[in-house]
Amino acid sequence: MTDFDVINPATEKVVETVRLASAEETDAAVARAARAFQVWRSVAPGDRARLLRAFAAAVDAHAGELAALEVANAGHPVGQARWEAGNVRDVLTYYAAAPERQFGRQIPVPGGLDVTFAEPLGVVGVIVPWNFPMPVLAWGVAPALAAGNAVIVKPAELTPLTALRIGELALAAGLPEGVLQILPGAGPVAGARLVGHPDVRKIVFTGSTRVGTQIMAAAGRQVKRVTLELGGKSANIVFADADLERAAATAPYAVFDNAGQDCCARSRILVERTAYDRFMELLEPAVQNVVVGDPADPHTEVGPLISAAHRDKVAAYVPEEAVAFRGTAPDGPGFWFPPTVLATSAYEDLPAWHEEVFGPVVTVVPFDDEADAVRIANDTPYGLAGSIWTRDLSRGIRMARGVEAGNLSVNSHSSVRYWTPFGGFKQSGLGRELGPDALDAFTETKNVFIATD
Ligand code: TXE
Repeated sequence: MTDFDVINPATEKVVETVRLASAEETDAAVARAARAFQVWRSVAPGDRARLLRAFAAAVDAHAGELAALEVANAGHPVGQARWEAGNVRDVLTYYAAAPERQFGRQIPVPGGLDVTFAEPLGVVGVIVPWNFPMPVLAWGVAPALAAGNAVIVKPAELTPLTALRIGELALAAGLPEGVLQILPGAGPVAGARLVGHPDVRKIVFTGSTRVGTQIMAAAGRQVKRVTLELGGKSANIVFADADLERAAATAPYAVFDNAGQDCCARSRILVERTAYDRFMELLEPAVQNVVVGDPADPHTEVGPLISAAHRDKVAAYVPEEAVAFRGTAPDGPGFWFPPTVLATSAYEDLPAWHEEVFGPVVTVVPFDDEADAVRIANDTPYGLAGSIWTRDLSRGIRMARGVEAGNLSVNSHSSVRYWTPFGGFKQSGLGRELGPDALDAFTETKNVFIATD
């Protein structure tokens, strides 16, 4: 067991010291969860639903406190952090409707009755990253609990505080002991132990593609179920016939929100060549107007990066000669980085063009026609999200069908609604979270035949 100092990324001060679980403590949590599962699976559907609604209400009642914790722990602007706490409430409420609607099927067979059951899996491990600690936790926990599973959440080392508080709120709302456990721990210790433990039946992982591939390989040895939400390199495709003012005004937020630490960040902007110069003219003031600063100030739009190490990693992606223009950011203390726009004819030589920077850095390139835009957009191992801006809706639909990504938006940058499916193509992930799809990911179909003849 080790202690871990949780740092406020806007001040560099220690917020709290948290104990990280050892492999043995992880095993003990799994044993507790396995016992709790036997209790939880036999709770009547209506009671499970009621407890999830009570849990949602407790989160709602403490939304301000949770948001303040996230401001201090992750440096999220307070307005955004309030939205995130609201998202936890909404996702819990949405899935609270599920237990009473978990229908099986009756399939006609000769000589008997054939029925299916949607059985819970057992113990589910939810491994959460630091970029959206609250929503990502809820997207795994809510459908897993609704389907009757017991859950162990391993928050990211850097951001365990809201998860710990949400775990307390679940208990206070009446969830039986052990049904939802929060286990702060190091990825290679507690995380890897959850993945390797034979009594953990499923892993939901959001994080880097590097760790995601390790988890998938390790889970494969036990045929363990996985849902993976990994990296992205999403394209924001702007055609000359689009509302260029709107496209340029919104483009900064599609990549700089959460300081670019967003798997859906549109970190590649593709602009039709005939509109390129005009778009850049409009983009420059929009980028300079992004308010980067104290996350506790309600006017702030973008906070700091999560850590000094991450800031150094982001900085290494920015060659000075490729910078077209920048926004502003405070000086230290705090892990600040200004919104940065790269533009160069040699863009294919930029690591920032190919790799997920996970910081406020975007590259803008021109394209010639629809086919060229699809080719450039798909020239990446990732496939999470993307946006298409055009007034020609037929073209919008053709493009949305042509881009290989799980979440596309036309004349919008919105990727996430808790009642629609979310997830990636290619190396951006496996399976879908949110919406009706997520429930299937936490149940196993059982077929039962009863002879009547
Ligand atoms: O992620 P990790 P990191 C990307 C982004 C970022 C990079 C690195 O590009 O710069 O990944 O971030 C746990 N077994 N994304 O290093 O390591 C870890 O403790 C089991 C994109 O923080 O993947 C944490 O809880 N678990 C992404 C979680 O995995 C392990 C969000 C994620 O950490 C483990 C975050 C192991 N061996 C980063 N090693 C997105 N999709 O939004 C680590 N973990």
